[in-house]
Amino acid sequence: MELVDRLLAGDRRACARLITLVENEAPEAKQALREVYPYTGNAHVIGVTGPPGAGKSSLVDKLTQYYREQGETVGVIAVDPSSPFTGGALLGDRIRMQERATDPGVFIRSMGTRGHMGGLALTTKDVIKILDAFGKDIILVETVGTGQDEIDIIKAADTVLVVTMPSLGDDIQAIKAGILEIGDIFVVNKADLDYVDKAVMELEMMLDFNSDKGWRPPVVRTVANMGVGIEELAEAIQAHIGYLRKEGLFEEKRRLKIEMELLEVLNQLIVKEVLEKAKKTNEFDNLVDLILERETDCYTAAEKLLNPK
Ligand SMILES: Nc1nc2c(ncn2[C@@H]2O[C@H](COP(=O)(O)OP(=O)(O)OP(=O)(O)O)[C@@H](O)[C@H]2O)c(=O)[nH]1
Ligand SMILES: [Mg+2]
Repeated sequence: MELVDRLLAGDRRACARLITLVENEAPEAKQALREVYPYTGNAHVIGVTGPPGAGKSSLVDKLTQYYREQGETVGVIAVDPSSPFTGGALLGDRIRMQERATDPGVFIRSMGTRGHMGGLALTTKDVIKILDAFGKDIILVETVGTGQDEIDIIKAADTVLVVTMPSLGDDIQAIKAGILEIGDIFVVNKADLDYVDKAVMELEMMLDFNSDKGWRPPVVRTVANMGVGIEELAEAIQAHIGYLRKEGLFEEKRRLKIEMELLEVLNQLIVKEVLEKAKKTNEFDNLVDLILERETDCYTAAEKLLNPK
């Protein structure tokens, strides 16, 4: 595909076009992804998640700056829950992004969460692949840490940063409930505010309680808008990757991710195929009626859809 050739040659517009094709689930997208795939697997994917307003975008911006200074190229994917369209980012994000976007070593894309038939997680993973093949060394993926979709996205990362801030008592509870297990590094941002020590201590205690042997997630303090603590954070990220590689966990983790993704794609294909067949005959609606009437049940009906007579 010409677009893929241009992507591999470093053409930004081709990159943007390909991402749009993937987002719109255009017919050419699958072929493009097939051709792109052999060129993926080189980027270090870093997921950044946490409650709204914790400072994720500010951190992503400062990390981007840091990596650029180290001579690395950076891709940024901001999964924006506030808008069905791209570009729904907050004004502050926009301004920050525009500043970075003039740097040819940086590619930034924001994605809306609605309108992805195949699921947002799969779409995001495909966008990651395109940036990876485009040659970005580091790919930062920002999501608000709520909902299964977002947890699935974050699982695509090699290293997961969970960002929180002081005096968010409830959110620390929320972290406990959901994302404690997926965090490789915890960031207490807004360390310029009161109650930082308390927030850090609470997190440390929770992590001590939860962590098994192996990698104990460190807690890093940052003041993202001032760029404080960014180097320490980058060091923690480096240490995490070093740990994964040393223990042979890197390949193992990637294998698990591929397994999961293959299952997701298979799931999607099967559902699509079955529904397409059933639509032709009204079978789906008929079965829903029968289930409603208690004449059959979901399991029996699903079997019927899978094995139509
Ligand atoms: N005091 C203080 N403010 C900060 C710090 N980091 C970010 N902010 C401010 O907090 C606000 C939210 O920051 P963002 O980086 O947009 O947070 P976010 O987590 O990306 O927010 P969403 O994407 O809306 O969930 C902005 O006004 C930032 O300027 C910090 O370390 N200290
Ligand atoms: Mg943000």
